[in-house]
Amino acid sequence: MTALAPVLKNRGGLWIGWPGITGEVDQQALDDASLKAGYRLHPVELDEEEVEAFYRTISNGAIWPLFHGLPTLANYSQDAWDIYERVNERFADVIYGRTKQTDYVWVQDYHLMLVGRYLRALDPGRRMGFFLHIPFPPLDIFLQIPWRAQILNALLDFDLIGFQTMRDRRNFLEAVRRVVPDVRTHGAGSVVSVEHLDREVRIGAFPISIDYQEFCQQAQDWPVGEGSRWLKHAFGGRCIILGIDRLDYTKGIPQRLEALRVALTRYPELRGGVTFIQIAVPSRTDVPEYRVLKEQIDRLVGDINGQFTEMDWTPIHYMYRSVSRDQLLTFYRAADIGLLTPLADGMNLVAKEYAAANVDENGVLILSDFAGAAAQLHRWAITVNPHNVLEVADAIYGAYKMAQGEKRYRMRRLRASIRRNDIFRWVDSFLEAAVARHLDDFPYHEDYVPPLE
Ligand code: GDG
Repeated sequence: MTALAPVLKNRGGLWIGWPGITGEVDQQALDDASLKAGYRLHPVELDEEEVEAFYRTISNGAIWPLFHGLPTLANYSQDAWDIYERVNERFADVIYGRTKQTDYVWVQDYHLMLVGRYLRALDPGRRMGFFLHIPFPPLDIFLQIPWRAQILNALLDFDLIGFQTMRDRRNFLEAVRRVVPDVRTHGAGSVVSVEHLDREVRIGAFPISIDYQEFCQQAQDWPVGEGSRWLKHAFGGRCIILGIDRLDYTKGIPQRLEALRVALTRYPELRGGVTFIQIAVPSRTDVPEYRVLKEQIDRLVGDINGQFTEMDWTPIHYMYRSVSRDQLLTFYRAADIGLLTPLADGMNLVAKEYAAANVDENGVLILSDFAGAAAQLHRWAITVNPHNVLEVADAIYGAYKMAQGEKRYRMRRLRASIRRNDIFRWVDSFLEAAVARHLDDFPYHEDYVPPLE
């Protein structure tokens, strides 16, 4: 979970997680990683059967598509669910064994929605919170999951449940009222409470963010500045449109490519005038849906390039790989238009990173209505319905034609909003709601060395 790294660094926390490999963990590698990260890492080991059931089948094969509003892609297996429960219980056991009763436990994301239930059973007085990084779906969609009551009841075992947006929180509260008997909700504003089994559970919207200063500063570093000038030159000074996403069916990449096709068809001025750079980072490559999606994107890119390429111009520059941090910043800084059109997205940090790295303040952000980030940025981004390719095509043309003054005005406001609401503010607001503490209560020490195992 790279989003959290800047907050945990050099402050004395403990990160418990699955290292992403099966088999025995190399302790030396883990110690090295702890030293580099600036916080202690402790592994929870999983075998191949558990990875298949807990990670691939339930987390990424059922919860991920359903919570992103794509129920037809969700597959359910009771056997796999039993293992999802078992793995969540193992996490609770490890947390219990590795922490003190006074330690605050903050569980991250949809893989671990049941940890509260098991940890509460081991230690009824433990203070613990949960944050969901992906959307919480509307009622009729959520109700389809066979384990809806287990999920909601287990989440209510936390003291604080955080969502990315008010829309997610509203969806969650609707599901609770419908599925869990005898709950009462109180309050209004960003954090409300639910009374459940004589306990008070607080539920809030805490939009996650980025380390704004770091993106802003690194984008001004010499190699990034030089790289971005070089990139502009390499693309003949054309307007660069940028999309960066994991290759995932939630990110709306085929719809975005279709919108580009429509834009090039409707607005001939764009032919030879724009270059669309799409970076698709390989993800979950062992899942059939992701392989099908890759083939679909490969085909579309070839098709559109075949249709429009001229001797001296190719519309789409497609990269199927991840890029280094410096390259990422170079693309952000060089891009005239950030085009991020997910069909559903908890937040979409790329949108915030693009704006933070746009230090020349001359870029335009086109953002899907269905990205959590739109709730915060809709006034200064051009927001679109990613399913409406005509609307996205018009937005591309509108951004291409936008006057310098308007671009600067919008980008300044976008950046000011992200600067004020950065990742440190996100942690601060969660900690404030959770335990009335602040990030400053856990000060950063330049020379901090995490205790090793
Ligand atoms: C989940 C939720 C929510 C991407 N490509 C490269 C690269 N990245 C980095 C970006 C950004 C991160 O990965 C992607 O974050 P997103 O927010 O866009 O998307 P998810 O991975 O789906 O994340 C999402 C997030 O959790 C946090 O709560 O916003 O909604 O789905 O930081 O910079 N980094 C490098 N090379 C790449 O090629 N170095």
